[in-house]
Order: sequence, then structure tokens, then C-alpha cells
Amino acid sequence: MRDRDRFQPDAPLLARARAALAGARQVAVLTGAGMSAESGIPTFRDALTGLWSRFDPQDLASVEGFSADPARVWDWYAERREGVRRAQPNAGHKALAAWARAHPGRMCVVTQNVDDLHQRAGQPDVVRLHGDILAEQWLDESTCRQRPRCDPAAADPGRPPRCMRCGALARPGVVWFGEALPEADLARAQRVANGCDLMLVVGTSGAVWPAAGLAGRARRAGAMVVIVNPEDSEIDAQAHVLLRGTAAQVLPRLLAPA
Ligand code: BJW
Repeated sequence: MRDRDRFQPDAPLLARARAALAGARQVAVLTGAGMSAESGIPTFRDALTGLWSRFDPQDLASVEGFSADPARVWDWYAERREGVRRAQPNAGHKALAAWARAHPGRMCVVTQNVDDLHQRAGQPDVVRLHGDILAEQWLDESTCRQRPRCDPAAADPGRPPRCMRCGALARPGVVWFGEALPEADLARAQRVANGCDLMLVVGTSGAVWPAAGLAGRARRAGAMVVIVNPEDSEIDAQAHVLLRGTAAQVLPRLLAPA
């Protein structure tokens, strides 16, 4: 099979997904790193280009890893932040945002991505499950005893920055392994999954929980589940329709006006 064919979804499957979208009152979209891959932001688990093919997640995406070598982790995130700032929304982000603007109140995007490309594409309703790579927070909120608490964005520049008054260490505003997801955002994502008629799952391996559980939750609640991914994922069994292709190729065709 030629690469060009491999990444074109089957026409009848695309038509089925388009019909489901046209009939859906509420559409939930769960996105992962593949959503931003065509904007030049690497995924995590791709065997050749994924971040975890070169780095150990325990060293770089856990409190233990940060505590062991804060400067290394800070520098790794600083480089990734630069990549996010340089990246632009791709045709997939734009297609989702255009559909949501044309159908007000009918689409919610739940993203695992820590970039801001959905927001920059003009997506009106985005729930962020794994935080924001461009934000900062204190490593340990309890170390800051100032009232009001110091602002991590105003910390003394360093690798990582440190609070000039209480000495607290700043860290990127993302969710690392073993950390709880932001409670209100996870609760909203679960409500959105429970209440949608159609869930589109785009560019996630489905390897990381609790986000991976949202597709099964939507399916059990009666939604149709459509997965857009050029490769197999761990949650393919939840899909009614599997569209084999990339986000920037498939979403404009799926979401184009009739
Ligand atoms: C394309 C494409 C193109 C390519 N177009 N597609 C249940 C069972 C087992 C384990 C657990 C469980 N529940 C919890 C756990 C533990 C753990 C976990 O899930 N571990 C698994 C690895 C086994 N989960 C956690 O620790 C979570 N916390 C938690 O559960 O807390 C509980 C708690 C409660 C109360 C108190 C305390 C704790 C936290 C998870 C945090 C994940 N963080 C990361 C890093 C974020 C920061 C950073 O960016 O550095 O989030 S890890 C990384 O994985 C990142 C991603 O958001 C996440 C998901 O990855 P994603 O998006 O799916 O990317 P990839 O690379 O895996 O896949 C890309 C896909 O795109 C592929 O399928 C490609 O084919 C495809 N693709 N190009 C479309 N162009």
C-alpha cells in the first residue's frame, strides 16, 4: 500500500461519520498529541519521533524526576515551550474551531495537550486535562507561607525560578504522572462524555488514564465514537468508526459543510 492511500480514510466510513455529526446535538472531541503533530509538536509515544523514545518519562514528567534534577527538567520544558510558541494551529485545529463557531454550544473539546493551539485556532470551549505548558506553578504550594501567596510568574529568574521571598521552586503548570488531574476539569470532561451523542477521538494513543477512559464512558452512555488516527490505539475497541488518517487531513473533510 502506498503512503498516500494508507492515510486516506475509507469513503463510506467518512460518510457514516459525517452523517452522525450532522445528527448530533452535542459533540465531544477528545484530543491528544497527534492533533498537534502536523503543527510540528512531537508526540510522546511515536516509536521514532516521540518524546518518550528519547527520554524517560519518570525522569522528566514526575515530581521525583524534577526533584532529582530541577535544572534538567526546567531546561527540557523551556525548549518545548519555545516549540509551542513557534507552532501554528494546523488544518485540523482550524476545522474543529470553524465547526464549533458555526454550531454554537454544540461542541466541547477536551484536550490532553498542554499546548494552546486549539485556543489559538479560536476554539470556543476547551477543557484542559493535563495543564498548560506555558504556565508556571509552585512545586509545593505549601512551601509558600506568604499571604497572599507569591506569584510564580514573578519568581526570581533561574533554572528553575525561585521565589525571592520564600524560596519556593517554580515548575511548569502541567500534570505529571501520579498527580491528580484538575478536579473541576476532569469532572467537566466526564459530564461532557456522559452527555454527548458523538465523541470524536483524535490523535491519542489512549495509553494514559483517566483521559483514556472518556471514550468508553461516552460509548456506554449511548454516544457514537469516531476515532481519527493513522495508527492503532489502545482504545480502538471503543470506536464505532475508525478513520485511518491524520488530523489535518481527515478533520477538514469530516467537518466541512455539506
Ligand atoms: C496522529 C498523528 C496525526 C500521530 N494525526 N493522530 C489506570 C490504569 C493504569 C494506569 C493508570 C490508571 N489510572 C491512572 C494511571 C496512572 C497514570 C497512567 O495512565 N499511566 C499509564 C501510562 C499506564 N496516570 C496518571 O498518573 C494520571 N494521574 C492520575 O491518574 O492521578 C491519580 C491521582 C488521584 C488523586 C491524587 C493523586 C493521583 C496523570 C497523567 C498525566 C499525563 N501527563 C503527560 C505529560 C504532560 C506534561 C508534558 O507535556 O510534559 O501527558 S504524559 C503524556 O501522555 C502527556 C499526554 O497528554 C499523555 C497522553 O498522550 P497522547 O496525547 O495520547 O500522545 P501519544 O504520544 O501517546 O499518542 C499520540 C497518538 O497520535 C498516537 O496514537 C499516534 O498514532 C497519533 N498520531 N500523528 C492524528 N498527524
